[in-house]
Amino acid sequence: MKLIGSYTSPFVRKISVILLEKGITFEFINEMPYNAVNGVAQYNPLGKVPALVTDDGECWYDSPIIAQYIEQLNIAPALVPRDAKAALQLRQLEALADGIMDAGLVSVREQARPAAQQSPEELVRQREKISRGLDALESYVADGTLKADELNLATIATACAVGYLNFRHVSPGWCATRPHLVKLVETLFQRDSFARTEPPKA
Ligand SMILES: N[C@@H](CCC(=O)N[C@@H](CS)C(=O)NCC(=O)O)C(=O)O
Repeated sequence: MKLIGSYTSPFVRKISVILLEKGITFEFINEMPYNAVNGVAQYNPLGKVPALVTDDGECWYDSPIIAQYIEQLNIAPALVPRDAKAALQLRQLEALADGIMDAGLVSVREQARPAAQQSPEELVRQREKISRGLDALESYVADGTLKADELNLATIATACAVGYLNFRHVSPGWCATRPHLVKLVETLFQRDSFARTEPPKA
């Protein structure tokens, strides 16, 4: 398999962690989607990473779809419950964590624009999404919906989202009021799969 991605993308990290946890070997094709010239569109018409190319030449994109494809290979450990409703609830938590990644990414892109072109309102809007999203995740860990010692698609996506916020210094004080979430992500960060996919220090 080939994983097309960049080392700084939290969505790519999510897929790398899943592949590593399941012991699936893959070749990493480094593509920078924000570079003026890049090869991402040959794998995903939307020009976004990650994309996954199977040994049969099938191409999958959008990280929840790629995660679902990998899950359907039935390679342990299972990262989604068998029960359909429980699986949907877990996928919603994955979507919540992915949404935090999206808002973090938009914030970083906005701040990369020349100061005069940046929109403070847009930055506030994105920060509010992140803050509400983190509060929701904190409450799901507090009430046991998400468990620090459980490896699944939602806990992996949550740790990738928080890892991205830390990496880009978005919402730097997030941990002060969210002790349950801190415990969950610190537990996941100790895993080999997370250590091996840490974004480069730049
Ligand atoms: N929903 C997509 C989001 C992927 C995404 O936004 N990737 C970013 C890198 S972190 C990207 O490739 N952006 C390039 C662009 O928007 O043109 C997924 O889950 O895979």
